[in-house]
Amino acid sequence: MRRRLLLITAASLSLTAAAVAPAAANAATSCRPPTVTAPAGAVVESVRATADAGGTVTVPDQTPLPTPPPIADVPAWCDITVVLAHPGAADHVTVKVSLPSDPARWNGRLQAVGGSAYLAGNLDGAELVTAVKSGYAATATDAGVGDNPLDTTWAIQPGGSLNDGLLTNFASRSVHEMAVVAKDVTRAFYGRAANRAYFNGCSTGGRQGYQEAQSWPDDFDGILAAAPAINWDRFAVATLWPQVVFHEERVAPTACELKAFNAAATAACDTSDGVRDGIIDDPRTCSWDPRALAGTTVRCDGVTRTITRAEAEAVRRIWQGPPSWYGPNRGADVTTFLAVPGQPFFVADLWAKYFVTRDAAFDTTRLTVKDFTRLYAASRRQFHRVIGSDDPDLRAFRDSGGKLLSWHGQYDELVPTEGTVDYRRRVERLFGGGERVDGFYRLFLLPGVAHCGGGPGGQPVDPLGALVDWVERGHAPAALATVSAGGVTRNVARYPMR
Ligand SMILES: [Ca+2]
Repeated sequence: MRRRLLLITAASLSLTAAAVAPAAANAATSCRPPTVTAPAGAVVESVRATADAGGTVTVPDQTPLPTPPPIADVPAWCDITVVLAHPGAADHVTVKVSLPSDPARWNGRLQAVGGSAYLAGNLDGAELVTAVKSGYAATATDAGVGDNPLDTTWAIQPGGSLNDGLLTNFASRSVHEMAVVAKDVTRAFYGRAANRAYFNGCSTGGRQGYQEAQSWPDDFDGILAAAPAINWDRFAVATLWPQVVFHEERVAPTACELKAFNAAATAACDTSDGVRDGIIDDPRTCSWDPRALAGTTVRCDGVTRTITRAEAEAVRRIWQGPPSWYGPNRGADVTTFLAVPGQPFFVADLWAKYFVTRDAAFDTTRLTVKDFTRLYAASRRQFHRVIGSDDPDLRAFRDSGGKLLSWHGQYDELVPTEGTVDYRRRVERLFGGGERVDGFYRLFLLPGVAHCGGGPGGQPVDPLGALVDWVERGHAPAALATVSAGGVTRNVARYPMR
């Protein structure tokens, strides 16, 4: 018989809220631990209930993630926290479900939120609270790998072998189990099932969304997957490529110098889309050669410098990307994470150390092309099936009526948009053309938008709302509404943007 710990944690604030909220007298919404059925292959270790009075909510410090501002006007809600385990895996996976206490404040939908970097989902961040404020029952899972997006020590077991159970959780299992548990908890809490279930994620969260469509096509009616870190086994090594180039070309260009290349590319290609706005709408059409800048001067920090041939060649090779994979687009600002000499992108660095080589001392700043090629092949060989998240067979997802709305910024500095386009093309080949794919999967490449947002281009206004419209009213989005920081609004046509 399963052993369950039934704990009720009720803060004094929540007791007060219960006392002054007789409207919540509906027994179905008392904040108590429900009976939770374990997903197949898992056991339930504990179920806990915690009431929160809502109001203005300050989420805990999220270092190293930016701490979001307080969220105002949040209705009272109940957190049901379920801990799962998988026999033999020695894991403890937390699934948190946050439910508006007043059934009248619930919009009848479930929204699961995804993670970032090596965080499977943010249990204590703004995502769940924001979803509750919007009326959703909301859920997230930590996949049993903890709450630090920069911590991958979980990948290696004592003795040095890979922790397959936790990697499986992170790659695919835990989002599915979150969907199963959250639907169960929501049904128990309100006395009726959610009308629709949605997934909402970017980067790692985007990958999770694609993985769900591929592996668990019935979990969600709608999946919003932005800047998807799919092709993970390749992308996570390919983002080390700038370090290889800097090492081989023996250059260490500053951010100011690198930005000069973007400025020159923009000057050359800006108007190819018909509008001089400082943005190259479709960088794939821009073939400006960075070697044109060799021998010219730039002024950085008050000093005039001449761009060398080696520096120009390095930028050319970074944009071109490594053998067998893609680089960032012209215009993407690579100076923060991707192309900082001697400071490899942390996701890639951790991937090489803790997963591919399982050698925490592995140095990713001194790789030759040969070393890189070996590392890339080893990653692909070991992990493509586990976390490639690139199976184009979405037939079961289509047949279940699912909709996948995906957007990817053309100025994404971390996850190359060409990897997403590569996937989309493979899906089109399987289904026999883009029009057939558009019936259930639409991709929007947003001009001038950086990784998961930011950049000079128009930011998506309400992509989740567009997805809900598609799922519930059949309004397939032909374009995605965006607005720039300067207030310029624009509807961006879906892929292939014509
Ligand atoms: Ca333009």
